[in-house]
Amino acid sequence: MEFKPIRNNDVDSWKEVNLIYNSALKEITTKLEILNDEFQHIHRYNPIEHIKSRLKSPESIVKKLKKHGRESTIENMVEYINDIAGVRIICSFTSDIYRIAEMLRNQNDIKVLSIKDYIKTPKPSGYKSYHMIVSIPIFLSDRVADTKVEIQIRTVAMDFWASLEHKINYKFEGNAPDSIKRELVECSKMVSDLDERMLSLNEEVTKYKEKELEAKEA
Ligand code: 0O2
Repeated sequence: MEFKPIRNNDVDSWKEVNLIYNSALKEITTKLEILNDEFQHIHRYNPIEHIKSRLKSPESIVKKLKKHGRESTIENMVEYINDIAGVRIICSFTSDIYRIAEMLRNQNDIKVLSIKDYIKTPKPSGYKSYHMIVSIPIFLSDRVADTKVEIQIRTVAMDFWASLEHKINYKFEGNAPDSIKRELVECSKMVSDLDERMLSLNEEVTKYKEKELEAKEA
């Protein structure tokens, strides 16, 4: 059942929302750590560089509801804001991104609600990342609350670009000069190029290692 706050005043409802979304962050983070450990055990390699998680601030939630023309109520935030709980997964290579997304999709208790692939189709700003909105059950003493989490998966290089672009946008309050916007798009192309070259390099190194192993076993 989709999570709905059941406490009878705003303060208690807000605390309940925090508890549920925090639990969802813990569930997803633990799942990812287990998948990463298992991957390391089987393939001697970690697809995940690091994981960041956060709860959206009340100010950002109110701002987003306003943007969508919705009243600031707890019911509306639970229904219309998909990224109250957000997890960001940073990987070395683009291939890792799709591998992790697939591993998450294969988990029986995770329901994928939507996917936005800004790697195949980057935003006009140059933003590249793979986004999934998933729902995960949180087991409480008296009910199960299906809770939404936004998962962003990207490479170290894409993350570097996104964090600088975010800072620039913040500084110019979303109205950066055209020359800076153009430069960001150019940098985003360089990020794609770098990611492709690093992936090829890694594939080449892997082939060398496999040949070395075959030679040792022969
Ligand atoms: P914050 O402060 O990071 O939380 P939706 O969430 O579905 O209502 P939208 O914009 O359709 O809204 O979702 P989308 O495109 O999946 O983007 C969600 C999040 O991706 C944003 O959250 C940002 O974190 C990130 N993002 C999207 N576009 C850009 C971009 O051009 N540059 C950077 N740096 N990040 C981006 P919020 O809520 O906007 O912000």
